[in-house]
Amino acid sequence: MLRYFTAGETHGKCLTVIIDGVPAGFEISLERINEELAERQKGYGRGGRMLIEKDKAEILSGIRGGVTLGGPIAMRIENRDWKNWEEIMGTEESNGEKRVEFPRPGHADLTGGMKYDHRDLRNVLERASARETAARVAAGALVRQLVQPFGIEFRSRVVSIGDISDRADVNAPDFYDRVRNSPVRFGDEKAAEAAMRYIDKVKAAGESCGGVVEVTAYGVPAGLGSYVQYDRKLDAKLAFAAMSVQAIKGVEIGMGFEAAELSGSKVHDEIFYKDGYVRDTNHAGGIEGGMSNGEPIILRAAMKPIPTQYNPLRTVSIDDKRPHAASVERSDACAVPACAVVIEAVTAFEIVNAFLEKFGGDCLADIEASYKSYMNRIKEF
Ligand code: EPS
Repeated sequence: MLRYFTAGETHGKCLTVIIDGVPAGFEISLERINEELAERQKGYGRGGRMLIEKDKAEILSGIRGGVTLGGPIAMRIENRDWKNWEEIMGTEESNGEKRVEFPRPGHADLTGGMKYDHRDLRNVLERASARETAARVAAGALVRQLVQPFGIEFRSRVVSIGDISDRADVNAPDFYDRVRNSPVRFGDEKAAEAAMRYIDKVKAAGESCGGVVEVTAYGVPAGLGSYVQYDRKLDAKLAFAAMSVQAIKGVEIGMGFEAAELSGSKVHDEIFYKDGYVRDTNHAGGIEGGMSNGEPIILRAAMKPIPTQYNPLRTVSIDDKRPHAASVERSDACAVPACAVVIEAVTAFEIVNAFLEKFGGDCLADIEASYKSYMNRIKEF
């Protein structure tokens, strides 16, 4: 089983991630991991922090000569901002400056403070911050390389920002090249312009905005996950992973919520046989009965606006309980494009995990043998 843990505060020294369960014998490119980290930093509407950071992963264990050893892999991402926070966030000594007294509506601040008995809400926000997602992107970018030899690829895009949607054809051959070059990860340039003007407007009003992101996994063989037990369902795992990302408030797979409004014939994907089982539509988003069905897996997640507002909402002081404007921390007016990269990483992690569960082995050779034999068997089914 593949699992990972992250550690680190947003203004601490660094972020750390440990990935356990990676089999031996797989080639890993650090450059590929750093490309994804750079991708997460991009996007129109991000705040000042991204000008300070230049996220790069350093691999500390579990890999030798670019090849996995089978042991836990540890990685570290330096926080360049640490030099501005050493005296405040030091693990040995802290001067207690930049105390947070006014909890932001929508953030973990208030409940986190109550739960952990923190009278300085900074102790909550430092860990609750979406800075942590850099470590998750590193984990996803590493493990997705395990399934690359088996033809599994992941892509992400932004579907909408506020009420502005990208309606470009996702199946156009250059769609994801356009997405990667777009400041808002849209395929349609005109819609991207409109989205950027919307972000400008929101920012000028001292607000933030959310949106919907989409991840597609291509080349996933039929049969990952299982229907036999609730906690082995692939869609359940993907929903858990997506919901675990900061600011996510909704997840759907395939047609998702729209399926509830339509009758069965408009929802279910009819089955044909042309050199193998195929469907002409993919409303199920590649998952039926908690298992991948061989079609691309499509997941969407809805991100709420980031709680920090430069034009702060009303709250109260945790000291004298009087009304006060919420605390203002540096933040992003829009982090939806970055969120797409994060959701891609956590989706990839779960799919790779399901792949290893199905074809599990301690090393590449065993996994290859198991994969080949299964694929040959289902071809005859
Ligand atoms: C983020 C780093 C953070 C925020 C943002 C995401 O850095 P700082 O707090 O120093 O500005 O920019 O996180 C939030 C706003 C939040 O509320 O989680 C990052 O690396 O993505």
